[in-house]
Amino acid sequence: MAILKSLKKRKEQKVKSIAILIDPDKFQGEESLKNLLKLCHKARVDFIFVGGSLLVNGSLEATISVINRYIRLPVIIFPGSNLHIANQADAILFLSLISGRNPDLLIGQHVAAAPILKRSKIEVLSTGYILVGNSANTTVAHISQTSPIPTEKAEIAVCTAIAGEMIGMKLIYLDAGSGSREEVPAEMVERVAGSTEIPLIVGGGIDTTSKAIAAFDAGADLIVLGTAIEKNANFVSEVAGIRDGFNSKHS
Ligand code: 1GP
Repeated sequence: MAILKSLKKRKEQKVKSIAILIDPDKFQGEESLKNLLKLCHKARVDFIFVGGSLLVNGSLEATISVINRYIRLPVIIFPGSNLHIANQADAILFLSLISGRNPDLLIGQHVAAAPILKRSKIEVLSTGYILVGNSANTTVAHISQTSPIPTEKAEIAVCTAIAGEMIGMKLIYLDAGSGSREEVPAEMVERVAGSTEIPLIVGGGIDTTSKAIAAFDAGADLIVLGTAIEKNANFVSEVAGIRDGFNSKHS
C-alpha cells in the first residue's frame, strides 16, 4: 500500500508529482539509461513507469534491474498486457481500460494476471485507464481494439472517471497515448479532477513546458513524460522546475 498511500497523501497536500515513462524497447543500452537516470535523480523525479503497448526487443526485468541499480525511486509497471509483470518492480498499474468496451482489457487480462500478482510482493494499483483522442489510428487504439474518448467530449470522460471511482478504482489515468501530438485537453483534466477524489494521472503528448503547466493547473496530480524525454532528456529538469514551482505555493 506504500505507493498508493503516498499518492493519496500528495493529493491531499496538493503536492504535484512527475513520472517518467521508460519503454524498454527504446532504452536498450545501459549507458543511455544511466544518463537518463542521473538526470532523473538530479531533477528529483517522483516515480518511474516502465512499459509500453508492445515489448518487442527490450526486457522489462533487465530494464528494471538497471533502474534499481542506479536510482532509488518507486518503479511502477505500466503494462501493455498480462505478460508484463516483473518481480523487480515496486508496483503495477492494474489498468482497466474503462474508456473502451473490450472485455479482455476491462477484466480478462486481470483474471490471468491476478494469481501471479497475488503471489508476488508487487503493489497492485487499481487504475481506471481512460484513452482520449480523435484518432483510431494510434498504436494503443489499434492494440486495444477500442476507440478513445474524443477530446471535445469532456462529459463522457467525467462520467467514465466517476464510474471508475464508484466501482472502487484507486487512480484515474487520462492518457492521450504515447507520442500523441494532442495532449489531453486542459478542460477535460479540470472537469475530471473536479468530479473525482482519487489521484489523477495525466499523460500522452506532454512535450512542452506550457503543456505541463496546463495539466498541473487543470488539476493533474501526476504527469507522465515519455516521448519528449526520449527526444531530449533535459526536458525532465524543466518539468521538475515547474512541479517545484507549483509545490512551493503549498509548502
Ligand atoms: C503514454 O502517457 C504516456 O501512455 C506518455 O506519453 O510518450 O507522449 O509522453 P508520451
